[in-house]
Amino acid sequence: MKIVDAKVIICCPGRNFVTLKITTEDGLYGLGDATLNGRELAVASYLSDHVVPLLIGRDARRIEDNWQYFYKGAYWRRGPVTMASIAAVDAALWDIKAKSLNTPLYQLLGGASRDAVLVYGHASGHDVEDTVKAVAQFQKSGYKAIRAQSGIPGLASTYGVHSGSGHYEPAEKDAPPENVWSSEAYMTFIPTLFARLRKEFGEELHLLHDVHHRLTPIEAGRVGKSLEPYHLFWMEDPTPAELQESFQLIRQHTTTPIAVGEVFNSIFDCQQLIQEQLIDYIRATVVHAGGISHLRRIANFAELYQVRTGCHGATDLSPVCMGAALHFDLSVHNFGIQEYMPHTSETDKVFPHAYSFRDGVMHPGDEPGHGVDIDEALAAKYPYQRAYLPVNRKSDGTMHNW
Ligand code: EZ4
Ligand code: CO
Repeated sequence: MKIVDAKVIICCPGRNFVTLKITTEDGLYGLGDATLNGRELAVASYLSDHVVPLLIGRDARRIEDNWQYFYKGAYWRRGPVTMASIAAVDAALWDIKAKSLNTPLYQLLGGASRDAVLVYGHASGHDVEDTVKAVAQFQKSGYKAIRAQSGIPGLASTYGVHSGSGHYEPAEKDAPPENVWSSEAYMTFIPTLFARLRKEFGEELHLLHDVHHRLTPIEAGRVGKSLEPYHLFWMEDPTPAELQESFQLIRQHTTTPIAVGEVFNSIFDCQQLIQEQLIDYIRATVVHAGGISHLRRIANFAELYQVRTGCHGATDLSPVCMGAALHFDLSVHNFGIQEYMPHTSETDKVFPHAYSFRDGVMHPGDEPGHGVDIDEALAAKYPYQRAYLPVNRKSDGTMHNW
């Protein structure tokens, strides 16, 4: 089954997406997401300048061999740009394989391990009471698991809080916004938010929280400990994870479960974290961690250590990634939870899809392949617009982690 065409489609129906479309000699096509928020054109160039010329003529059925060809063949291994490109090829080839066998992708991945996929939504507010209202709204819409982020007294803006009325969307056009951060203000405030949420919503609702890489390990230990009475489902990215051993220090101080890995792109980024049981959930996902083939390796490795999956699913991961992730989630044994931020209606129209949400869970649908398509004519009406993620500084001007 020879590949006869491959093209990169860049569009901006509210935010930027990069999509790889691979077509075979018998007219089948598959789609892969290649979006890297704020650095989209780097991946688009990697694909169209370097990968697409090599794809033509290759056998679409040889998914593993193609993966190894682009991984080993690049010589320069790993990194977000390379791995997002390989991920797009891999997801598109799984899509084609499943379509050629007329089956939904999850059937090729071992079949369903559960009836549906538990997802969590993003509630945020400008202060505690505003956040309580947002969480109530999500609960009313059926969510059984809700991430709560709030504005922090004394800080003008922070990660995870929506501006205006809509959903939270961090990337901004033209230039990176600048936030000002205080770990002290955050650490004082955050237990009061979760005390209030537990008081309001009782014990059953799953509550999650994203620290977004901002604390030192010992600060993270303190925050985790202070949140123990409110038994979070997880505390996400408490500290940057380049130094995997730093999580030993957090573990010495708290039993709050830890989720890490949305920025990881290979199994080597989380090898120690998993092997030493320093985390409870691995957040790597299809687009940024080398596609379905590599994500399965990470999940299978994690299963040995009772670490469960918790795929990143913010809106900068396109519906194509969401569709592929839901097939992975439905099938993989050590699934934990899936993040879900609904896309805008413009995005949903550009990417018609079979997946659906109901009563706090999602299902990938039973269309052949991963079940997500692209309307290329509509996509062409939304040209790329340069956008950046924010940067973060301490109040004295020192650059900090965003
Ligand atoms: O900041 O996807 O858990 N979700 C997150 C996201 C990330 C964005 C970065 O592109 O941390 O909101
Ligand atoms: Co996160």
